[in-house]
Order: sequence, then structure tokens, then C-alpha cells
Amino acid sequence: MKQYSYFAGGNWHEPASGQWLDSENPALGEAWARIPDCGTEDVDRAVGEAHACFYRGPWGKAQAAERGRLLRRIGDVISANAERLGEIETRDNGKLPQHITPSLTSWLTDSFYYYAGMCDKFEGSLLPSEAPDMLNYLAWKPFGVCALITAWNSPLGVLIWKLAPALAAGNAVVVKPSEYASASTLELMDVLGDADLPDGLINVVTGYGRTAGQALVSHPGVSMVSFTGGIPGGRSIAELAARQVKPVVMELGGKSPQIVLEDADLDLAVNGIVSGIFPVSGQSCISGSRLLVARPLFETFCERLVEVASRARIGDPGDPATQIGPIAHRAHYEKILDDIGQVVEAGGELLLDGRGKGPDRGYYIGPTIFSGVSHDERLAQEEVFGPVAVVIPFDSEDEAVAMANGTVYGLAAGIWSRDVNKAIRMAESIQAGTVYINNYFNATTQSPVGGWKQSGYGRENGIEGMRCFMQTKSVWLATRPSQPDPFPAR
Ligand code: TXE
Repeated sequence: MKQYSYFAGGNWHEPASGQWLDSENPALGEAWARIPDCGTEDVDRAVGEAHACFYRGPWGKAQAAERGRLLRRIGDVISANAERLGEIETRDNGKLPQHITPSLTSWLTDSFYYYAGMCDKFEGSLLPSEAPDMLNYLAWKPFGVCALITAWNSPLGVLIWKLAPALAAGNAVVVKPSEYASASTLELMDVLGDADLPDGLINVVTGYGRTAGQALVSHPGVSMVSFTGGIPGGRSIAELAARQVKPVVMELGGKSPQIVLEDADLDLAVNGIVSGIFPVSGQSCISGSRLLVARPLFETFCERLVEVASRARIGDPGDPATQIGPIAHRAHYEKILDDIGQVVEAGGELLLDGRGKGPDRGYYIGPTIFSGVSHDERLAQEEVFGPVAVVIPFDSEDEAVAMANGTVYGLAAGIWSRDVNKAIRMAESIQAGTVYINNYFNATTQSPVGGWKQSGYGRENGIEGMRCFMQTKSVWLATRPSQPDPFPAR
């Protein structure tokens, strides 16, 4: 078994508790590594190191171009080690190699190059002022130390979307990956040994949300928190951060609708919808799991959907023929099976049952599709975060929009129609941070991602993504200083 340490101040440390947590390989259902069970003392050390790097060390004074050079080095090192990092992520959370390794040499590392380029182009402004003889400029400043709390579904992807803009903005960071999949993040710190980082710039503590995570959020040395995870975790972090009036950015998942209008290209829609949920077993925040289909198309759509989804080869991620890998961890696997069981018990019609599919060992569930569920039932309202879709018919576009907007979430939505004008009109009415028309699942570094409603607030990617890691400072300079006596003697 591989035993990891946690990373702070440029060094590896054993947890003060002397305890480690097992990390499982979900393809086999067995532990393969141990990660430190960090607590307050370890978090204190990590935050202290980040603080020192920013306030006393080189980072707080680093020039913009220097930050850019460092980000480019990080991108180069990740790209050069993509194979190794991808292999660890596959082993630790079951992600298929084709879903991780190529991204580490393309759009995920591009994130570092994109923000590297932005470092020395991020301009403040000179503000028009009504006040006479005053120069008033606005500067963008880093927070200092930011906490980056990440989820298990795409540990490196979720981290990179935070790390690149946080560093570009000039912050030092403490990362807390999920207790279910911390290995690739720790391994990243190992490979970044080649990037010549200042000590304390990036620190990683591992362990549970309620211990390491809470200690990090409530640490007075942390000035801002960026979080990706579920609503309960997000709510608890926001409450904790509010006690110190600490800003939080959060990305909390969704129950994203896919609206198939009567004039949709059916093959395009079915392929797009299947690709938008099942290859990653629904373990993506933007998975489109609520399929709203025009009634005249309903029967044909369901048949095609089942036909395409049932062709998927479910198996070990190490097998190049595999198209769908395991669920990332045991607790989540059991939760998905429980969710499916409850829908069946409540009378939901199973068009495709993914239970019992795939290898006997490990946590496999194939594509699962329900109909006969009304829109106010739990399956249509709550995120399963698994390979489970529900198909619901609609009779009018107004009804489709009302249903699409009828959950607490607002992360993403898909619209499938040959009538682009109609689709655009509908997109305007959808309450979501991202709307796809005749495509799904696209994301680039340039395009801000984030939620409306309970899917979160703040944005990742794009210029917005960098602004979230900065605060403004308005500086006033008197060009003709004169200050009348405020209390002239009579
Ligand atoms: O996430 P958690 P979980 C959704 C999905 C899933 C549900 C729960 O529906 O079924 O969330 O997943 C840390 N203070 N998404 O339980 O608990 C935790 O240790 C500080 C959507 O795995 O939200 C981990 O590092 N930290 C999603 C991280 O938060 C806390 C991706 C996420 O854990 C904390 C994953 C606390 N009080 C799940 N509570 C997406 N948006 O893509 C938890 N953590």
C-alpha cells in the first residue's frame, strides 16, 4: 500500500493525529493507498506556510510577469507528467484514462497558459472623479491565502480550474481534496517539485470535510474559500465562512435539463444526451439527467435512447475497450443503488436497468433510464450524480421551460431543435449559468462556468474566474493637496 504524507511549506509531513485513511480503487473495491487524516494542527501549519509565502516571502511581492512565468512552468510540468497523474487518478477514482490523461496535455494545462498570459494584462483603471484635484485609481489585489476545497469526481480537473486563476491573481493556496480521492492531488505536488515553486505557495492537507475542511474554512489566516461539492457541504462552508465574513465561491452541482423539441434532429439529440451523462457515469456537475421531451417524439426518443445507452461497454478502466468505468467510491455507489431502488419502489418505469452490469468486483452501475416519474418527484428534483436519467414528456414550450426551471438548481441546460431562433428564445428563459444548443458538455478555459440558484455563485474560467480570486482597492491621491481646518475657531 502506498502511504502519502501531506504537503506544506515545500515539505512532506506526517499528520499530527498519526492516523491515515484508506483510499480505494473503485475498479477493484479495495484499498490501494493511505492518505493523512489531517486535523487542526496540520491545517494550522499549512495555512501558516501559505501566509509566510505571501506576506513575508517572495510571492506577495512577485511581479505579474514573474507569476506568469511560474504558471507556464506548472503547465509544462503537468503536461510532461500527464501519464503518471492520469494513471493515479484512474486508480484512485476510476476515471477512464481517455477522460483524464489527454486533458492534462490539452485544455486543463491550457488553463495555466491562459492565466499565465493574463497575469501581466490584468489592468486596473483610472476612475473618472467628481472630486476636484483628485486622482482615483482602482487596483485588483489578491486576497492573500485562499482555501481550495475540491470534490472526488474529477480531482485534478476541479483543482486546476481553481488553482490556475488563484495563483495568477497572486494568492498562495491551501488545497483540501476530497477524502475519497486525494491521491492525484498529492501526486501533483510531487511532480511540481520540478517547477521551482516558492515554499508555501501551494499546500495540500487531506482528510475529512468535518475536520480538515472545517478547520481550513474557519482558519483566520484564510481570506477566501473556493469550493466544489454538494449543497449540504456548500451550505455548511458558507455558514462557517460567514462567521468571519469571508467570501466564498461555490460550484454545487445540478439537475440539468435537456429539452428535446419536436423539430429536433433525433440522432443528434440522442447521441448528445447520452454523451452528456453516461460516459462519466453521471459524475459530473453538468450531467444532463432530466430529459424533457416533446410528447409526439416521446416514444421514438425513448427507444433510441435505450438503444444507444445499452450499447455501452462497462468495465475496468484499464481495458482500452471500456467506455464506462466504475462509480468513484463505495459510499456513492451504495447511494446510487439506493436511489434507483426507491424510484422502482415508488412505481417508476425502468426503461434500462444498469444494476448488476459490468465486472463483479468493484463499483459498477450501467446506464439507467426511468420514465413514468412526474416532475415533482424526487428523481426529477434531486441530483443523483450517477448514471441515472429520467425522461418526462411535455406538451408545450412554456411547460418545457417551466419544468426546466422548476428545481432548486441552475447550473446547465441543453436545448435540441432545428429552429435556432426558437432555441435562442428558449435559452433566454432558462435559469442556468450555461445553456447548450444542439451540443452539450463543452467547456473551455475562456468561458465562465457556474451556477444560478442553489447551484452556487461565483464563476470559474475566463476573466471572471480570475476576478473571483481578487478584491479591488480604490486609491485616492490629492493632486493639489488642501485640507481646510474642519473646526475653525470663531
Ligand atoms: O461532496 P461534499 P460529497 C454532489 C453530488 C454528490 C453530493 C455529495 O450530488 O452526491 O454532492 O458528494 C469537503 N467544511 N457533488 O459528499 O461533501 C469534502 O471533504 C469543509 C457535486 O462527496 O460536498 C470534500 O473535499 N469542507 C459536485 C469537498 O468538500 C467540507 C462534485 C466535497 O465534499 C465540508 C461532487 C465542510 N463542512 C459532489 N463538507 C460538483 N459540484 O460537481 C464537505 N467538505
